[in-house]
Amino acid sequence: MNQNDLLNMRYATIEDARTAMAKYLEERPANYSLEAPLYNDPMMFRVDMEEVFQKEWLFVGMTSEIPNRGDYFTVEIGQNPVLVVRDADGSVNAFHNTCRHRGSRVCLEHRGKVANLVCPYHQWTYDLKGNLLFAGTEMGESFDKSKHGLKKAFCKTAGGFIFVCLGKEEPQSDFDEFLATLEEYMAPYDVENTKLAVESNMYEKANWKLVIENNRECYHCAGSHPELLNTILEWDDTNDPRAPQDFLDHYHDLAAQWDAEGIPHEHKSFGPGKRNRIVRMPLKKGTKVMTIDGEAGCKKLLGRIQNPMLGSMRILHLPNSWNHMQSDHFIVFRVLPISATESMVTTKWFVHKDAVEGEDYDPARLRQVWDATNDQDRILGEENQRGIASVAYQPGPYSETFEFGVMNFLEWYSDTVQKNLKK
Ligand code: 3BY
Ligand code: FES
Ligand code: FE
Repeated sequence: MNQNDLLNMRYATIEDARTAMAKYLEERPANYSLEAPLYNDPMMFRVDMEEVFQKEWLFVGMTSEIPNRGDYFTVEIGQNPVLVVRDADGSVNAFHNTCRHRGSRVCLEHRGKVANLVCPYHQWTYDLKGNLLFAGTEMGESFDKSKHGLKKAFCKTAGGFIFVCLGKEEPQSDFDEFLATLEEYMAPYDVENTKLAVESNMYEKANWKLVIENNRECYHCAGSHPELLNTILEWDDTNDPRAPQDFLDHYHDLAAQWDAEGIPHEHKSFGPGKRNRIVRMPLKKGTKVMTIDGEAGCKKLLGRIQNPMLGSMRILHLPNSWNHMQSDHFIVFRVLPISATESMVTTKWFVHKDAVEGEDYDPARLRQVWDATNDQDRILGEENQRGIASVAYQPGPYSETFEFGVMNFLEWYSDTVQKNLKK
């Protein structure tokens, strides 16, 4: 435990933290930031891990990161190592990355390719569906291999997005309805024919909720994001009451083109607190994608796309992802909690799989704007976290016109935790 965690520790037991969490969430005013313990107490963080990250659907990556049989990537969800692998049928499976012998991690690399899953410790060998194939003669004749397969996590894919759930049961929700829409809205991008161009992993000394809160509003954009504001519009969606007439005219021109091309753009949202959202937003007039100058990031457009002016299709998945789908590249974002006061933000840029680095795209140019934006957001999140540690911190009011996205996030969080605490 680091010094901050010690100083922020208020509860002796997890039960005390659960009771306090339920009370805080029940009594919280919807339009105020949360009480400090929910942002920095290590025991409260444990409640978040148990009730949110170990029970709910999480975004982990894209199917095109593991295009072929045996391709895998690993991800750490709190203290839970997880392995996502493509099997011989082309299905994507998620397993707890912990050997059924004595528990070693089985796959050690961030990503890789294997014929079978072989534990490095004593070479127990599993097939790509997690069945234990081989444990050596050392285990004796009575040893039952069929009882020692890798433990599965729930895994669903739609439109190229991979979601996993570590819970004992699948959460009951309208998640499938979102997945069906995601599949339809992502069809033009043909994710299976894309490839990862570049990725970044950023460590931010802020609670995961502060990272998401920051992303859910653009109140801070004018003060912090000059590069992003070359192309992005600060409105949340095309119905945003703040949007002026010239934006609406621009949107209607584009929407007519999108309709003619069969590009879906009607807003969709699902679940409490708009847990999942799909919104196609135009970018600033005259710009194509979120590069520094608004010009193309890649010469090859994605999938069946012909019009470079598709704006950005923003896809939200609470608790841990936001995304920007554009005509020539798309950007996915994943947040993973590390401790009460630290998170990891992974950003990945994808292009058409036939695009050639150096000819069709330059990774440095692709990542420039969001590298700058992520770093600016990191500093905002870290300063937010530090201020919340003050004995003088008290929950402050959100702007209903600029921070309704934050309020929606906390509504989903609060509903979900309260519901799961009762189970
Ligand atoms: O672009 C994003 O992902 C979010 C939404 C609007 C502002 N913010 C930077
Ligand atoms: Fe995996 Fe022994 S711990 S083979
Ligand atoms: Fe920001």
